[in-house]
Amino acid sequence: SDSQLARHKSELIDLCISSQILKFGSFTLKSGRVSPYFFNAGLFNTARSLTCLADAFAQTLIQDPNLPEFDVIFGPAYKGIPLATLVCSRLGSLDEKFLDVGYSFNRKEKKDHGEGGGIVGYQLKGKRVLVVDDVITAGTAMREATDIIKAEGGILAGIVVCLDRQERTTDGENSAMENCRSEYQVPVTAIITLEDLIIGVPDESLKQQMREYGNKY
Ligand code: OMP
Repeated sequence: SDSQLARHKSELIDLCISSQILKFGSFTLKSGRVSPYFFNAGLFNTARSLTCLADAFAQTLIQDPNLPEFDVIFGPAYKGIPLATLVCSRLGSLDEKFLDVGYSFNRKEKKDHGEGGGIVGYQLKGKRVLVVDDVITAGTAMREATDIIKAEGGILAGIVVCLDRQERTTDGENSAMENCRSEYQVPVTAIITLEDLIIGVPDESLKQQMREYGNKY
């Protein structure tokens, strides 16, 4: 139900704050922007936090009416690797219609011996591929992921990220999420946004820094 999704979302936000997955300070992002907050998905590193993350992704996928059908869940290396595995497994355990969904990830370095190839797990050729990832800021990581899918002959079906930082790209008014939607013409969803995080942060001055950063970018 909607309220179940809302509960998974708010539990995820609470966890990000209590486990310091959401950190405060001064962080230079991949885009070069300096942010007063950083979301470190590498800190979903316990059974408790993974369970919460898995439920939030799975409920989003099950309940979002706009999300497409897909054959494979692809997680870009490195942080996407446990994510794709986790989400695939959780979906299969929640609903048997997902039991044949595959998961895969790319290698950061090409392997030229053994089974070879750049993809580990389910092969993407001719398959409808859902990308899962931790954070979207400028969309650079997402472009790399979609390029890999294209090169492997996969069909991009949709994108779900844990956090949308809701930042505009340098060359326009649209957010990176909106750019992905219009460029790839697929459903693009985030479980939580900067706005959601701001609501969950208890400290008024940190809230204010996040709002100011959000207004600036
Ligand atoms: P873009 O490629 O600019 O969309 O940035 C997304 C990537 O930046 C993520 O996949 C992370 O590797 C990293 N990142 C975070 O992990 N957390 C943040 O809060 C911000 C970033 C970032 O550098 O923008």
